[in-house]
Amino acid sequence: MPVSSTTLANHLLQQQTLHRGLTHELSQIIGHIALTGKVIGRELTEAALHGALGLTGETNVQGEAVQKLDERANELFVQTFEGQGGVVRAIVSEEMDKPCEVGGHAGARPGEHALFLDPLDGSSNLDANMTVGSIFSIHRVQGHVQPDVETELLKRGRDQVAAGYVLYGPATVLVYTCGAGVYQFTLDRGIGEFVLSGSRLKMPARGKVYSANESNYAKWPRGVQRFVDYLRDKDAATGRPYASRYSGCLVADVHRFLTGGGVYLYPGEISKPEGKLRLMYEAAPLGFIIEQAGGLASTGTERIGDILPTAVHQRIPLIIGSHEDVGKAEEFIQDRQ
Ligand code: AHM
Ligand code: MG
Repeated sequence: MPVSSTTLANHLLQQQTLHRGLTHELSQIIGHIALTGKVIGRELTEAALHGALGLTGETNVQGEAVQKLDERANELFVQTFEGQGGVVRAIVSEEMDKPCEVGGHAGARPGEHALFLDPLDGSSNLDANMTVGSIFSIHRVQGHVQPDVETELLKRGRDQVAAGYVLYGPATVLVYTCGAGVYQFTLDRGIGEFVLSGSRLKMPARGKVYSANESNYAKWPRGVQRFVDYLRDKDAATGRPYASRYSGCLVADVHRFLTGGGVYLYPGEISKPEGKLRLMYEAAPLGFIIEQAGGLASTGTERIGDILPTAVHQRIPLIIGSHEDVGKAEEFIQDRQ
């Protein structure tokens, strides 16, 4: 027996009557993201059969090698929203240097939202058939579009109207929040629908697992090193040492902690204090989800949601997960020993 028979479409209709923030337009956008996620999930399962794995030979605006499927996932999102006649006004994506303005149908009211995307997070996992995901963040944009669209799109994480991700693992899972709890859906391939598999998710205040690329240990500031040393120390009273799990896919690691508690960190390095991850389409949306589930997202000194971006592709150090674990990391990082 399925645990639920509520599809994403039905859930969004129900929620629109309960939560004013979930407008019809926002529901439509989430629906189109879900549809694109289904298509990406399907293409991922067969990519190796069609020669669609591997690198394009290009580097993106971040200076990182682009996988063919990075490009394909981006194309699928852009095509979906261009085909929907301007339900979003602009798309910012890890795979596009500049924001893409989405034109509306002739005479149609311009969309009131901007969509921020990491179309395929963790794509270096693809060749090894490991988990990847798509991350999205949605902001309301009002007034006229300025010629310099980018400035208009620099919004704080706390002002997001919705955020979420699609995770392509053993199951394809969609998680979203629009500020009224975190909901999870699992793709039922038989009927082609996302079906509700978790409501108002809450994470434990403390976990037993941490996630970091420890090969960078020597490059980290002392406070980060001391925090990770603390997690590895033996202390039965506080459940240490924590176990270590690092998948190479941020959204997969954060999903683990959303369900079981724990802490993910990708800190800045002494010679690269801004870190690796992107604020507007990685840290901020996952921060919104995790805070809604009772956790925290921080740079170590500042709440992620409070940061006013200076560029759409800005990088930021990220520590995200259970409330007490992130709080402990902040203690170590802010203690100038
Ligand atoms: P991507 O969006 O280009 O895939 O980069 C983000 C990824 C995260 O998913 C992951 O946690 C991290 O980068 C892995 O980086 P590293 O290989 O330095 O550990
Ligand atoms: Mg990413």
